[in-house]
Amino acid sequence: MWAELLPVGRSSASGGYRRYAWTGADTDCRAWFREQAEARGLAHETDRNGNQWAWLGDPAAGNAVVTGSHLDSVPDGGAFDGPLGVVSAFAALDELRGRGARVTRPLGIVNFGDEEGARFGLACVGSRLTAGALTAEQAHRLTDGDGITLPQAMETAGYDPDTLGPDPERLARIGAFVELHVEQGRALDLSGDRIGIASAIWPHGRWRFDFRGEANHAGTTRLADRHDPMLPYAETVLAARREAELAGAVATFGKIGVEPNGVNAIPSLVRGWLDSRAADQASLDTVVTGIEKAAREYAAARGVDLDVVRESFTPVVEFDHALRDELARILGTRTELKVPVLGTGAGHDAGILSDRIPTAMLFVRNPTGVSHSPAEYAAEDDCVAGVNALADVLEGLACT
Ligand code: HGY
Ligand code: MN
Ligand code: MN
Repeated sequence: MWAELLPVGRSSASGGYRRYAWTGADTDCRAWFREQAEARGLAHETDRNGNQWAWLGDPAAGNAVVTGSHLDSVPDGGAFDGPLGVVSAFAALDELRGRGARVTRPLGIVNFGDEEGARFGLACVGSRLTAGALTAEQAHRLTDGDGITLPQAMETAGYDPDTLGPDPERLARIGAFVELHVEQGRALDLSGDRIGIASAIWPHGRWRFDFRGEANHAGTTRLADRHDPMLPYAETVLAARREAELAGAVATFGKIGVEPNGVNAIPSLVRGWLDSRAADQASLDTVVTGIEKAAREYAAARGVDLDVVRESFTPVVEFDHALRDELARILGTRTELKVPVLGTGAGHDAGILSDRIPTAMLFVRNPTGVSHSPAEYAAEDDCVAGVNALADVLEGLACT
């Protein structure tokens, strides 16, 4: 399974993945998912928001146990972020069947669409729509860097955008969602454990900073006459690092757009995207407020205008305590592994759904902690331990 998925959407130049929502690579990932489902005799469906489901048993019976993750990637992302959870879900089902386990609750495997928000800028679009955390109207307004709207992209990929919307009936049938994911940090590497259970997700968001200056000639415009938006942008990037350090948080300007983006032209517009996260809401507010205040001062000092727009936000997630503790109990009786409980700064579909249904996460050790990079890696024996732990959890939750 892993080897079949590996080449899909991979850049030969960087070795990273470019599996963006509603592109050809996404279509190929979806075809792979459907093949895996049908090869196992599972009922495959794509829901109104483009999420894919594979069912063992009839979900209409309710109280389903669902596992899975996402297959889309960030630009030049790694092979594990998302796909490890989906491949492990199918492999855990194979393991359950190998054990002769009797599955007595509907068991679902899901591929949530557009988790990374790499193309349209908003994370977890498929799960947010399903949970009602994003309206169809808001989704229809999402536009990519080429000016293509989400509805246009969906239609090009052969999907009807007019079906987008909340799916409470579907969520009402799910009793528990468990997402397995490669850890995107070094906690398990540092503790020497293969598997971990998630406790919480830090509050986090994305803000767009538009610095508008005056286009002009790079060679003939006196420094004193310039309104160069690149300067306050650069000063703001440094301010972001300073504010994050002061608050024990993180802040990243990882994406930038420059117009007209000419070597010999002072820009008219510099557009920078801030990703910031902190262990609690107060710290996050302090960081973002501090960065925005500094940005406004820098822009004013350079005769540059500034607009700041919050494009995506996810409040702190405390995973369902009962389900978290049930995973710990099951794993505690079924495996010789020590399984720590740990928080994360990375967002996930399980976080988006957590205020609608009980959700939990299993993390698989990432020996370097590197993620959102072609260098992302997890050792095979840790991945196998993840599959077995997921099979243990599914057996404990869905089998008698
Ligand atoms: O950005 C995140 O935390 C996740 O990878 N979407
Ligand atoms: Mn990711
Ligand atoms: Mn992910």
